[in-house]
Amino acid sequence: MTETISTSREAILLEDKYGAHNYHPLPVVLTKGEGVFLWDVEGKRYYDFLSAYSAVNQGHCHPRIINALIEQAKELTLTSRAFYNDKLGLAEKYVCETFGYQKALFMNSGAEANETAIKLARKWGYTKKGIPDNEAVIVAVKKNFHGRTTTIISASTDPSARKGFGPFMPGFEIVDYDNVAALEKALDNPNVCGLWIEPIQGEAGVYVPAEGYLRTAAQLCKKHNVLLMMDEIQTGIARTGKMLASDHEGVRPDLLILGKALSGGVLPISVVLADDEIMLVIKPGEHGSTFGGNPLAAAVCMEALQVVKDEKLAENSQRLGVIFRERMQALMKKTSLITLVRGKGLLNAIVINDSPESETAYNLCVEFSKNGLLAKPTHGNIIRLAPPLVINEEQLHECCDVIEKCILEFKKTS
Ligand code: IF1
Repeated sequence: MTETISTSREAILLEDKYGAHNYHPLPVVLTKGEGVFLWDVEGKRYYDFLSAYSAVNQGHCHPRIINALIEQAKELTLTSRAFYNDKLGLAEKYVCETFGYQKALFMNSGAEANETAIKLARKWGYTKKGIPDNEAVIVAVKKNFHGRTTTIISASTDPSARKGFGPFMPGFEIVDYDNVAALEKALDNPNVCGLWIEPIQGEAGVYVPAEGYLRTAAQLCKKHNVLLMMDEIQTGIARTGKMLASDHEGVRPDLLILGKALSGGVLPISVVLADDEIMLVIKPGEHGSTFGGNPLAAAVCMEALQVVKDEKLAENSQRLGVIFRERMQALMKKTSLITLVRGKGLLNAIVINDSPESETAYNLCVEFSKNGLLAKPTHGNIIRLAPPLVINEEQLHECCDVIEKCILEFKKTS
C-alpha cells in the first residue's frame, strides 16, 4: 500500500465516500498518540479527554504494552483454541488472581463478553437454579449500554440503538436504574437468573447511582438466588479511582465483565470472570471464538494490567478526580452554561444547560478541540470528560483552564 493521507480534509472525504455512515465524528484526523496526547495530521497536539471510551487508561502507545505486543507478535499470534498455547494459562491465572475469581473466559469485544455472561447466566439458571427450559429472565435497567449485538440491543431502551433492528431477543425485563423497590419486585420472579448492570452508567452520561444502591442490589441478588452480572467494561481497570467501580461499595459480582483497558487500547480483549460453580456450567463446544484467548492478547493483557498496578493508576485517578470535580464546581459558580458535574475518579461528565436536541455541547467540543482538547458529547447535552489515567496534576489543571476558557467565552450560535 503506497497511498498516504496528508490533510484532514482528504481523510474525512475518504471515510465519507468509502466507509459506512455509522458514526458522526468530530472533524479531527488523528495520526499519532503518546500518553495523554494525540496529534492530528496537520501536527496539532491535543489532550485526549475521551481515552478511546476508556480503553486507553494506560495512555496511548504505552511503551511497555507495545513492547509486549511486539515481542509476542514475533513468536506466535494465534493458534485457535483447538490447541493449547503457552501464554493463555498465564493470562487466565493473572486475571483470576488480580480480580479474585476462580475462572476466566477470554473473548475480544465488550459485546462478546456480555453475550458470554448472558449465556453463562442462562445456563446456570437452568442447571443450578432449576428454571424451566427457555424461561430464564435477565433483569436489565433503563438507559443501559452493553454493546451493539442484536441480543444486547434487545435489552436497550435507546431508540437509536434499536429502531429498525428487530425482531428482538426475548427474556429481558427492564427496570428503573437506581431504584431499589423496582429491583426487588423484578427479582421476586423465580425465573430470573441474572441482574445485568453497569456500576456507573457510561453512555447514559456518567450516571452515578445513589450510595448503597449497588450494595443493596448485590444483597437482593443473593436473597433471590440471582447472579449479579456487572458490566465494568467502561468503569473497570482503575477508571473510577479503584481497580473496579464495584470496589467503592465492597460489591463482588458473580460475573465480572471487562474489556477496553484490559489491553490498554492495543487489541480488542475482553474477559468474563466467575467462580467454578458458575463458569463450569459451559462445557466444551458450547461457546468460543477464533481469536478469544490468543497468545498475543494474553501477553498484552498481562502487561496492560501490570502497568495499571505499577503506575498506581487507580490512586492517581482517585486523587485527580477529586481535583477535577472541584475545578468544575468552581467553574459552575461563574457560568450558567453548566448545570451539573458528576462522576467518580477520572470518569466524569458535565451537563450543559441546553436541550438534548441542541448543538451546544457539540459546538463546545469543537471549541475544546480548537484549543487542544478532545472530548465528545453524549445524549446531546452531556460531555464526558475522561483523560488517560497517566495524566498528572499539572496537566489536569492546564486542561481545566482550557475547559474553563472555552465555556466562559462560549457564545451560543443557535
Ligand atoms: C460505540 C458509549 C462508551 C460499554 C459498556 C459494553 C460495551 C461498551 C459499559 C461494548 C462500549 C462504547 C462503544 C462505542 C461507544 C462506547 C461508549 F458511548 F456508547 F457509551 F464507551 F462510552 N459495555 N462502549 O461502554 O463494548 O463491544 O464496543 O467493545 O460506538 O459503540 P465493545
